[in-house]
Amino acid sequence: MTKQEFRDFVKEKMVFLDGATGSNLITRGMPAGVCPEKWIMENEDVLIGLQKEYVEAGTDILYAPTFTANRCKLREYGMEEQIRQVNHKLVAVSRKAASGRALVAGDLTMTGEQLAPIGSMELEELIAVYKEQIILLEEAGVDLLVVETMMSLQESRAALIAAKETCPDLPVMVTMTFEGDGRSLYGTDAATAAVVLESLGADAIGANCSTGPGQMARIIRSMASVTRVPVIAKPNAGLPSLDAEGKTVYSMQAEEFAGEMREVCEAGASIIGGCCGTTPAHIAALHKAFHAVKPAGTGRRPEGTRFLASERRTVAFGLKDPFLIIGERINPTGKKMLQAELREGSFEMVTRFAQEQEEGGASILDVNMGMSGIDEKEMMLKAMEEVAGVSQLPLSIDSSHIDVIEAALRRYPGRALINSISLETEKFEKLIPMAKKYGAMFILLPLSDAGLPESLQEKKDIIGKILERAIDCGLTKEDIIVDGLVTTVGANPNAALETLETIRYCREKQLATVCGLSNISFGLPQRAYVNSVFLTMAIQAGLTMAIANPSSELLVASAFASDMLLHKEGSDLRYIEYAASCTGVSAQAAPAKAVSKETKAAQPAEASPSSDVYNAVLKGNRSGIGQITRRALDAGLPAKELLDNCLIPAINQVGELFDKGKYFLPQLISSAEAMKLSIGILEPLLSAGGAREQMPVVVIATVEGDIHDIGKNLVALMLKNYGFQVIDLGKDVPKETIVRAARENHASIIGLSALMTTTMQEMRHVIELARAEGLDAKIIIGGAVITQEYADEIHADGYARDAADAVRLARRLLGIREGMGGTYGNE
Ligand code: B1M
Repeated sequence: MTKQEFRDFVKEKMVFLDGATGSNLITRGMPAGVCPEKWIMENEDVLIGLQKEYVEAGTDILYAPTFTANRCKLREYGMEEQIRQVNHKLVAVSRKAASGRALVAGDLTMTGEQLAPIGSMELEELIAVYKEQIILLEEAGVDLLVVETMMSLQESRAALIAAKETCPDLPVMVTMTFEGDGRSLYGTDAATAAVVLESLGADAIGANCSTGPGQMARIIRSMASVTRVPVIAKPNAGLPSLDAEGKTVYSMQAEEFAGEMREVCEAGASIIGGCCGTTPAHIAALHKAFHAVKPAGTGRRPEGTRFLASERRTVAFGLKDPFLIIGERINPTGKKMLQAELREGSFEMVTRFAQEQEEGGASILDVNMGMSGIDEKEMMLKAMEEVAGVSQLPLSIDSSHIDVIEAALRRYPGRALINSISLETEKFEKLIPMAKKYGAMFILLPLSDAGLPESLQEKKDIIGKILERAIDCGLTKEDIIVDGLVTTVGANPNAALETLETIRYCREKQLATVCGLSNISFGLPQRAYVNSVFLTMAIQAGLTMAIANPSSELLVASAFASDMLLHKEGSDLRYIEYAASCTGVSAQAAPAKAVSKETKAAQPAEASPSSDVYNAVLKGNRSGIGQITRRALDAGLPAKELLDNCLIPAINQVGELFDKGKYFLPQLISSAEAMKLSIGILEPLLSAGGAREQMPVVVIATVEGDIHDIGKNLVALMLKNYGFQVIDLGKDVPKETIVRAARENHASIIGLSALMTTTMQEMRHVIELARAEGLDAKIIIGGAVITQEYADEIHADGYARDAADAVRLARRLLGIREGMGGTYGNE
């Protein structure tokens, strides 16, 4: 099936998918814990029976059971070398079940390996894993691909890129799963997922698993509101509960399921099926209820609205919407300090500029790493990652090198803006197809190999040529923002008038526009006044956005006030909120103002050496925290005070923001890494007291399943300071390893740490094993979720609330008297 055939197919009628596979196979005899692919290959009749029932029930597209038949997952069962045979066979089995009455989709999902920096897999490795499976599925003759149960937008992108680079005309449907708060595990909201996946070429997008139909309607509505491709809903049979044996069950019956799906279809879904807990009866009920309904066919994206997105936030704008600012400051041109920092590999100013610009009112951040003495491509990728750790604004990728732009677009987990594409031959030829391939928008710079256009007509001709080529490549007018090309009024008295005329011309052609403002006033006194008046005139002419420095209060206030005077929706409140935070200083470099409620929640404390340390953890400033910690120590702050009063409160605040859904995993990681770097510097000072006497052995570990080790490391450090011989087994340590190490090293104490309600249960198992093996070591436990009551419940010998308490507890349990052991540095 081609992409066009798929579009025609889904336009005609409601399309029915299948229901759950795994849970139904278990009911029909598949034992838990086996490799599903292998079991199906050995018991193909069971799958054929189930899928035939789905076809009878009305399924139009069967998912071949290749869900986890990727190299990484098969490796877990030692079957990776049989990947070809597995994929070919499983597709053939589904084909047999379909008997020409249903299409067969090759099914792909997450590999179980996490992408760097959270895990160790690189994006290109993941793309290669997906390419391998997609090639095999295509060889096996699937009609289309479905990428499903995706928790990560970046991994979904990897699968789409892999499909594009192997089978460009095979239709691909993508569905992600969302948590109760409407975001994926990695913090992506449904609308952002839809924007990014559609722009990257998904033929249908939606949600599967996640929730029951009732809760999924909100997700579907939000996806449908931003997309033009069909929307898929494949919810569970209600919310899960535990049965008497502790097994997860979904109890929503077929009729009730179909009844609740009405709201999902009204919300915009036209490709529907079921996930966990659903059966052929659920699909039959769906078919009965909806087969005669006229399908929405596509999403309901409003005409004229454009979208840019980071991994976690979408910025939507149309030609009549409030004016936007692209923050221009992350650019080393003319900034000596930033250049020096970048040469040293530091991104402290980059992340500070990102935060300040967001707080100052920017909606998009331009990132340019063009300078001598650095590897621009590598620094661009790093800068993107660092900026994403502190701001969720979408990025404009700014480089004059095509390879830098390509590397950035491939890696960027959102929908980026390319700055810029002109009629210069190489850029024109290579960058427009690249924008299409990676789903980016671009700034059209009306320049050619001959340089600046000499007349307005020449400018219009260049705009026309680039536009035509973009449309030929499959882009639309809405993917383009035309640069008004501002020149200097001092040199050309008509400069402003020509730009204003270009803006009006584009407006008539329904094209969005952007300007870099400051050129206009070059060589004039009090440039800020000229810039802001010009901006006001340009907004009146229809300018959509400007690349500017949002720390200029005069400029931002002028823009927001212009919008209000032009009566653009929401602009009055925006102006009032901004004005309330203004200092009234009209200079170019007036301080940035915080306008976003979301960023206010994470506002750092006032500047001082100790608050700088606190803020560096809060903001996940990995590149700057070393210097900041040393500065605080030089200012005379004791290491212990920095640990107790800055680092620990900051990471706790990070935890709270994460809990409230204001911070996401990458921010949690940046903050944790920043904290570890700081502790690394403090450690020798915390140990300064040294030990006076050899003390008993302590074996310490974070329990299996838990990778939080910052607190455990502090406990280990403190015990060492008091002379204990500490054997630190690390994090995520199986009970057998802990008990073996304790026995072999004649430990007097076993110390266990756990930070999650799920993993604290593992402490009980360690204690049971240690007791079963007759160990007489005292077992002490701790970690943010642990209480004395829990320690009593699982028969631990003691609980300590922090590192100092752990030392007191260990000494008390072993009957060590006062005066023995070491001291805590700086105490
Ligand atoms: Co995660 N995390 N995290 N995390 N993380 C928590 C624990 C969480 C409470 C955040 C939240 O939602 N508010 C939450 C758990 C919810 C729950 O179960 N109740 C959580 C979650 C959900 C997760 C993930 C599942 C997120 C995801 O992937 N969606 C994931 C889990 C991965 C896994 O473990 N399988 C995850 C990942 C991470 C990072 C990797 C990003 C990072 C850890 C980096 C690392 O440790 N190397 C991280 C961080 C940093 C946190 C928070 C923000 C901070 C933990 C910390 O380092 N605190 C945390 C929220 C919070 O606790 N405020 C959170 C500072 C440290 C000094 O304190 O560890 O408590 P603490 O240690 C203290 C005492 O408790 C005591 O002494 C220490 C010093 O005073 N103590 C002992 C500790 N162990 C002891 C042992 C003892 C005695 C005392 O005797 C032996």
